[in-house]
Amino acid sequence: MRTQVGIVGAGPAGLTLAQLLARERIESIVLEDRSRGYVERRIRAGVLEQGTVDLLRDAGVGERMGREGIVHGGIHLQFDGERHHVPMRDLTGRSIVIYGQTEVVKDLIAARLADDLPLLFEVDGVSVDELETDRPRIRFVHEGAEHELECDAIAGCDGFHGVCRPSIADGVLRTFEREYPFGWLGVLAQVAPSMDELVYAHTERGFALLSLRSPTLSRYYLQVAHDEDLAEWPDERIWEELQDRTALEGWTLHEGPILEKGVTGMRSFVCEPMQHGNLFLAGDAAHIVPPTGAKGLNLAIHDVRVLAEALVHRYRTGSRDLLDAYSRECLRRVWRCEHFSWWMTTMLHRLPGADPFDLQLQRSQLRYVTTSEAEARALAENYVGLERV
Ligand code: RFL
Ligand code: PHB
Repeated sequence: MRTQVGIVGAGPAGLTLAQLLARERIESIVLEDRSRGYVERRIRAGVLEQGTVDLLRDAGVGERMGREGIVHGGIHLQFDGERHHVPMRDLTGRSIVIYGQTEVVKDLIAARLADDLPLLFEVDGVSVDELETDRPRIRFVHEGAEHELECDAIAGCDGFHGVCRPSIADGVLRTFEREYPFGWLGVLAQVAPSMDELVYAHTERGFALLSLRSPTLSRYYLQVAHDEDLAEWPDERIWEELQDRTALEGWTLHEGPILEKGVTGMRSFVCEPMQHGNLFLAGDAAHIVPPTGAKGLNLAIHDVRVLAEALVHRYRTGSRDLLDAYSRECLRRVWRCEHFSWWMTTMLHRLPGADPFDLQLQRSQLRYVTTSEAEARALAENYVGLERV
């Protein structure tokens, strides 16, 4: 088998890259180790930056997002029992769109299959080699048969636990990492969101976030231990804790049936460079941010936009210049988002081991962000997505 670009992973990064390349008549094959149903139901991100929305729309997959996505012009920061609005649209001229990652993935898969382009689910034993040559290969098993796929380039879009990054020889990559000593318990509840904008709440009992998926589905999170046992969290306890952490006079958090719950740990991670030979890493395969800044999906989309442009340039002109600059070009935005996500995380969470001095610093920072226009704008421009980094 042969293709121009072999894409490992059918998450947002791999599927968006395939879509961008298809629009430029560049061939690709997408290989995914999970089933279509699994990939389409995996609940994750919900906040799309304007740049992400524009890219998806220009790539021909924005129709349903345009109808169902919910535009938000700000967020609330809550601390010391008060809720403060950060008017991001007024401060930056840009907004965000709430549209689930599940929906983005469904739209991309539907577009690919409608065009009859290759996307294989439930592949096994994926491996990549000959990365330093101009004929890198992907070996995999599909429906019991072994295959070898020869490519011009391989896109490693297989997430943090994928096989592409570990295939790069020892000593080539430098990694930067921070693990946070807490996690998020996330729930999807069948109830209309109780708030007009997302609420990020700092309390002495820990962080809480109120988000949404649609006019009838709420997505709420609680800071818990990184290895928290879900069995300790019956629905009543979750609601009690959400009520406690987001309580505000004259406002009610409405409860409803919990459809799904899960715990995720939090980490920051970057590998440099994001490429080796003709293997290009994109999205969570190359970097992870804690979800507090809502950046992971948006960064993944930015990476593949840079990669698609570089591949188009190479096929049009024969020049590798943009491909060679891929990592450098992506990492500037990656590190900006790493910093922003770390900053939001450490400002808003209860930090195990923190003393009263640390707590007062957090409070002072929150008060500053909600009273100084300059500081609010700094938060806002990062949150909605910087145009230039
Ligand atoms: P993905 O989505 O992990 O996709 C990788 C795909 O590769 C497949 N795969 C393989 N395929 C073939 N062979 C192998 N050996 C393979 N190994 C793995 C996997 O099955 C999968 O389908 O990575 P991608 O495409 O880079 O996308 C990244 C985003 O998914 C991620 O950054 C975001 O979800 C992060 N994130 C958020 N990002 C935002 O921008 N805004 C948010 O509001 C936001 N909220 C979140 C989040 C992540 C969360 N969790 C669960 C970590 C909220 C949460 C709770
Ligand atoms: C979500 O809706 O899942 C969400 C929103 C904002 C975040 C993280 C997750 O910062």
